[in-house]
Amino acid sequence: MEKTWRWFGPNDVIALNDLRQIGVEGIVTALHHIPNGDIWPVGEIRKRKAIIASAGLRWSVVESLPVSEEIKLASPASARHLENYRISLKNLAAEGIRTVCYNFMPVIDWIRTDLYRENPDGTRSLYFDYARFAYFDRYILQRKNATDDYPAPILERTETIHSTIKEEEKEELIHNIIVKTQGFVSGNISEKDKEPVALFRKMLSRYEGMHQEDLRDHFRRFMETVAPVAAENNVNLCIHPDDPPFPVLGLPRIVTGREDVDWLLKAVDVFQNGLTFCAGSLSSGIHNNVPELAKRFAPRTHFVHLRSTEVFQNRDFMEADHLSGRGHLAEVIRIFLEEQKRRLREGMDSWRIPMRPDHGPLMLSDIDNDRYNPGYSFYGRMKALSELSGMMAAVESVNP
Ligand code: DNO
Repeated sequence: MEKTWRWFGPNDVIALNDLRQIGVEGIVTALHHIPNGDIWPVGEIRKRKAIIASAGLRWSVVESLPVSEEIKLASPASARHLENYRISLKNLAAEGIRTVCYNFMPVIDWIRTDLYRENPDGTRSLYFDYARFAYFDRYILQRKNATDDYPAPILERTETIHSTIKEEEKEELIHNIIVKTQGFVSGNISEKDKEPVALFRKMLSRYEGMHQEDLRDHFRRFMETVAPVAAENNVNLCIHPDDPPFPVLGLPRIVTGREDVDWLLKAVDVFQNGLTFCAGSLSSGIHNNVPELAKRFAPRTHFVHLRSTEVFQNRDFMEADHLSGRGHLAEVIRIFLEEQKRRLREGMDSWRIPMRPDHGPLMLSDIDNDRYNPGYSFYGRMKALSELSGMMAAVESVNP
């Protein structure tokens, strides 16, 4: 598999030259400065590609070419955004960039309540605390009917939290869920927004009354429009699973597990309509058996995120070590190495599947600085990349 690394562009504190030293071959990045829904012009793509090439690396994957809320809502403005998406795909293909990751989650790109939960060994990890999330939903957002969405023991815990939580902890929760995790990836919310809760409520309200079938219809419309351009230009689109892969905030979900992926791959049944196999996101749904899903969807997987989680009985989950947890990454790697062999045997051009270490613990001297996007510090990901490289080498030596 091709070893890639998510790099956030020229403002990223991690230098491309350092990445070469730790075994990275390809870069995963996006033109984060272009607003969602706008065209990615060839000139901008070329500029970014040149920066990456000057460090001896290649731009392997786009993560993400954002699908705007207008498209997910199929609003009147979506026609222009769909056309722009088609043009951006053509522009990327013209520059030889042919793997494009995106997600189709309404409003929120991913959710964690805690960004620095301390582990027994002194490292820090991302954490999803179900009761704290329910508290946020019920008491901070004050979402209508929120109480209907949680089991009684969780609701009880939200009451305890409510009577003991301090103002600064509330602020931190808002910052973590709405601002910090979203700001650098989704383009919907930025660190500069003064009233994130009000803005967030407004964004959620646009989806009121929207059900899974509606979101599926909108996805089908999106894919039917962009897949022909992808096919003509040899661009592999790969949808990222919902994170977490279960219902949140009354929003409809699109990729939570096997049934959803079966549906969406069939909705427009072409190779270019594929999957980003995010072992981490999928593993945080207790209903998902990650290796089983990897086997089933390998033929339509264009990009792999290697990360693992541990899920607790109360539905909290934490990001696990890359060597442990529900991601079963050694097994997942074995499955994708087999898939590569199959593609080679069949003479496919795109036989080499890019993978990246996804997230990593905050550790060593990285703990003392907050320059990193949550989950994307240096040492933790470097350690993960080394562990994953070791697993790949071991699997290959047993089964060349
Ligand atoms: C967070 C990531 C997501 C993911 C996007 C893909 O770390 O898993 O931001 O990249 O959802 O569109």
